This record gives sequence, structure tokens and C-alpha cells, in this order.
Amino acid sequence: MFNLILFGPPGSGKGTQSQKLIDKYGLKHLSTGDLLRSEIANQTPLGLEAKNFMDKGQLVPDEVVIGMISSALDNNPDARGFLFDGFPRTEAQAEALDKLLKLKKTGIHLFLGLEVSEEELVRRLLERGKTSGRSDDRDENVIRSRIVEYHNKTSPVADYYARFDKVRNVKGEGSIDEIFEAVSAEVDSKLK
Ligand code: B4P
Repeated sequence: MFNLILFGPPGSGKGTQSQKLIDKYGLKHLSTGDLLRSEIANQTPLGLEAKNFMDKGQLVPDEVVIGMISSALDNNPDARGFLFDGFPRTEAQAEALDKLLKLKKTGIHLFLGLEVSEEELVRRLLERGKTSGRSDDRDENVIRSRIVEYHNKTSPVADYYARFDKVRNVKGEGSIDEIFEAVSAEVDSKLK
């Protein structure tokens, strides 16, 4: 089994690179952002609660996303590995993920961070907001709040995995294919 965390600020290309990684390596893609948006689209109680936080650019409470990931792991017993996209986003989520994977006698093999400047992040998200229908991409203040949440609560997750020597960083600016080449090289070096 090979388990990968794709990490980076909002708009750094996690979703974009994830699509290419799952095609190449056959991993099961688990994106908490996508799972939450699907709950919102289906107007479930969980989705209605999450929407309040997402529309303000805030993180959804840990217990909500940890529960979603736990179910997703249980629902995919035959996966050859998981690609976690947008999760974990807090240290509490990272600790919970370690426990869940330990129960399955596995763990995280690689934590891959995408590095992108703040102005480029804002530019990309505003651009996506023109067509995505995502309310959190349309307002620059909400986008900047997401980036503040990232610095305050999410970037410490990289320090957590650095303690276990799992972290590699890749420049997330340039063409999508160039970035994918760099990302793939890191995955290949771990798979060897
Ligand atoms: P997410 O869905 O994870 O969304 P995101 O941070 O905006 O990144 P995403 O992966 O979608 O964007 P990408 O960089 O690929 O989170 C949304 C919200 O959900 C959060 O704010 C939070 O409220 C909540 N949430 C999710 N997970 C949570 C958790 N674990 N705990 C608590 N709350 C949680 O792409 C951005 C744009 O850039 C795209 O338009 C893309 O086309 C473009 N792009 C990508 N690569 C490019 C490149 N190389 N050059 C130019 N443009 C590029």
C-alpha cells in the first residue's frame, strides 16, 4: 500500500495534480473539499453545517472531516493506496489520520507540499471563481481568509510530518505538466 498526502495552500494545484496522480498510480483519491461539496449539493445536515464555515473561508470542525475520512477508508477496503487531498489540515486531523491508518496496519509514505506565492494563489482562485460556481472562490476577502486559516492552522501540519522525515516540497508554479513531472519524480523515488 502507498499513501500520499498532497499538501499546499488553497489554489496551489492540489486538486489539479491529484487528478493526474490517481490516473498514473491508481490511488484512491480522497478530497475532503470534494466530499464536503457533495454533502452541500445533497443538502445533508453535515453539508448545511459545513457550508457556514466554507462560505466564510474557515475550516470545517475537525470531528466532521475526520468522520468523513474514517468512513471513506472503511468504504474502500481494497484500495492499493490513498491520495489525501486537502486533508489533514490541522494537527488534530493529522494525529487522527495516523491512528486510522495504524488500525489498517499502514501509514503515510510521503507528504508532498506545493509551494506557490500568495498573489498567484489569489489570482488562480479568482479566475476559477468566474466559472466554478464555488461561492468561496468569488470574493477576494474570503480567499484571503482561507490563506490566513492556512498559515495559522494548516501549515503546522508540515512540521508534524517533518518530525517523521516524510516531507518533500515541489515548486507549484509553472505549467501543470512541469509540476506533475516534479511531483511524479518524488513519488517514484519513494516507490523504489
Ligand atoms: P478544497 O476543496 O480543498 O479547495 P482548495 O484549498 O481551494 O484547493 P483546490 O485543490 O480546490 O484547488 P487547486 O489548488 O487544485 O477546500 C475548500 C474548503 O473546504 C476549505 O476552505 C475549507 O473550508 C473546507 N475544507 C476542505 N478540507 C477540509 C479539512 N480537511 N478540514 C477543514 N475544512 C476543510 O486549484 C486552484 C485553481 O488553480 C484551479 O482553477 C486550477 O485550474 C488552477 N491551477 C492549478 N494548477 C495551476 C498551474 N500550474 N498554473 C495555473 N493555474 C493552475
